[in-house]
Amino acid sequence: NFVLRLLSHETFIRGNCWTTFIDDTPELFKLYRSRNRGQKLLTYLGDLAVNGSSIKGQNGEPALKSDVIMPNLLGSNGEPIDVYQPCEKGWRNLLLEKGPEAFAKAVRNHKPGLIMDTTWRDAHQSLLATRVRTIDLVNIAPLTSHALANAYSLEMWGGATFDVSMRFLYECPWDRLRRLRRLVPNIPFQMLLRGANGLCYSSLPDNVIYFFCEQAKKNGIDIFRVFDSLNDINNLSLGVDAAKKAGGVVEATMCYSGDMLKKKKYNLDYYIGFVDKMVNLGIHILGIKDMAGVLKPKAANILIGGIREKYPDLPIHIHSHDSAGTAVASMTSALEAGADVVDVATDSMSGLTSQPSLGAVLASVDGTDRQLEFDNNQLREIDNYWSQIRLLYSPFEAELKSADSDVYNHEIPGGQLTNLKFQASSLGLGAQWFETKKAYIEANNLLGDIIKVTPTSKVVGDLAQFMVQNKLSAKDVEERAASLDFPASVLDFFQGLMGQPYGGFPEPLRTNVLKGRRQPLSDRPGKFLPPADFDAIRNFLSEKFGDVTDADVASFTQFPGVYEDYRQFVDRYGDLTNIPTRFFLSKPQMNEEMHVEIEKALGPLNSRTGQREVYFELNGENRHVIIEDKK
Ligand code: 3PY
Ligand code: ZN
Repeated sequence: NFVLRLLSHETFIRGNCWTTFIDDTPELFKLYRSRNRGQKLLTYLGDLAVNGSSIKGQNGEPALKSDVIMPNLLGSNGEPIDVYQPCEKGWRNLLLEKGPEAFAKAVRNHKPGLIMDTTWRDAHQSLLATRVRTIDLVNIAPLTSHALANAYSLEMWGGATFDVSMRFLYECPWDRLRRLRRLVPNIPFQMLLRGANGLCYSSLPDNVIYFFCEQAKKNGIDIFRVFDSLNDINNLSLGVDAAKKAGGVVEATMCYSGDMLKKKKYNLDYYIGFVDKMVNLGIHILGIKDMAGVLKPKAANILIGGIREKYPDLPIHIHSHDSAGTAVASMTSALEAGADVVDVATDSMSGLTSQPSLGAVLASVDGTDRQLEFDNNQLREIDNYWSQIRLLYSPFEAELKSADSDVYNHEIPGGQLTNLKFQASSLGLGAQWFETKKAYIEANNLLGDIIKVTPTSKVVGDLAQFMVQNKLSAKDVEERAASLDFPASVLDFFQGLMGQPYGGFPEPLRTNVLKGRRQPLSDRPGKFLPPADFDAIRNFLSEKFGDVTDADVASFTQFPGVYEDYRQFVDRYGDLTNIPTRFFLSKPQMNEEMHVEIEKALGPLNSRTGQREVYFELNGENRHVIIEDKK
């Protein structure tokens, strides 16, 4: 192998081969490494058979014990759709041809209602601890490209998916993005960006955000939903600018908190004032993010109505969660009041802490001038697939069984509600769940009634759990602030590492918490962070792991430890992305067969010789030949 690689290497053929050539050319050893893939895969499967799954958060084995049955989509002529031909129709064509401004204008001028399908991101983040793997998205992607051809977008990246895919699934999030992009060329892809926090839990250096957005756009993201967890316009504007410079559609997003009809702090004036600030940034789409599902139908009507009156040409996109069971009504009300796009999930991945169901929203606006444009039978087929996938991921279900209108009191965001509930039930602390919810309300008040969404929601949750575990009342926290050993996220918040809350930090609590520990910031945290040195990172990573792309650098700048662990896992077990999920999470039954593609059959084109290596397996042995590429 090595000799063949050496003999066919461009530099070797050209004869420029001095003594450092072998040291300078690590890729010579690559095939040797990759040939171990079969062995590595067997090591993983062996480990699984002997020790059981080590995937964090897994509770038991998948409820689905058979193969997933693939749907059969019929076109309007009643003939089966050829899913190997990507669907050509869709909103992405207009975006690619005419650019973000024209796209936004066309969205605004479109009379029927539009949807973003969140099944590939927020729905499984909210219901299944973000554990859905690339292979299960890839398998349904070509069919989705047909059935959802009229969707405004698919939310398929960002939020927690980036971190979790490396941390818990040992997959490359960029690989997911690129593969899905190839399979769905027609529908815009949308991601969730936490503003100046990128995909992390506090501010990052500015150049990290710019670099990340550039890579995300290059690899397939079209629309950036950018929000800031405190609605801090300075943080938000950084993310908006980075998405704009990358050439993406900028969906600048305001987070909705509490009850606008009752709360004094976050009232209509506050929201319209914040929209004014966002519009001044020069945005394409306005997003409104109701992360807890507390936007009541009447409030949706007043809020959208108010913005629509002031900004008739601004496209509006609404996101909510169905925790209380009111999101279908709220989304219907938003569409009636002039919203352009609402977020839904396929029925079997909808409801509770996820988004409202596509089928229910479709039925609610049926017969109105905001009717959705989908073929119901095709949607049913896609949903049949997802109902099986839900069973496949049953070990990650939070066991939420019903809607809970208590969300109007505690305001816990959907994804976090699932996590906190999951933690409480896996510890067998059912009763503690009530205490946690109560403490969450108290913690939020202590922190000054803040906007709660990642990462600020984590601050409230951490403080609430800290109070429950240490049996602290709100009064105890206030009185003993200078001596309590607060969770790091609470210190980060008070220091100002997540930005400045509306109405300021609560005093004297902030001063007492920070005293002798941290210096408070009064400006955008990114201003104080030294820029990342991408060249140094690239060198460090390539020395350690060999191949390194810009996308890898972008992963490392946000999650250095997670990225390194992920690469070490892949070194040990190989790339497991293509193992069917049932066999990734549980061992096969006796005599059961599984088929896994472990190697790309074609190597890269050698531009000088016009040849490629072709890998194959013969009698259980890996072989390869060098073939001229005649194309
Ligand atoms: C995230 O930041 O991941 C969210 O989904 C916020 O709602
Ligand atoms: Zn959400």
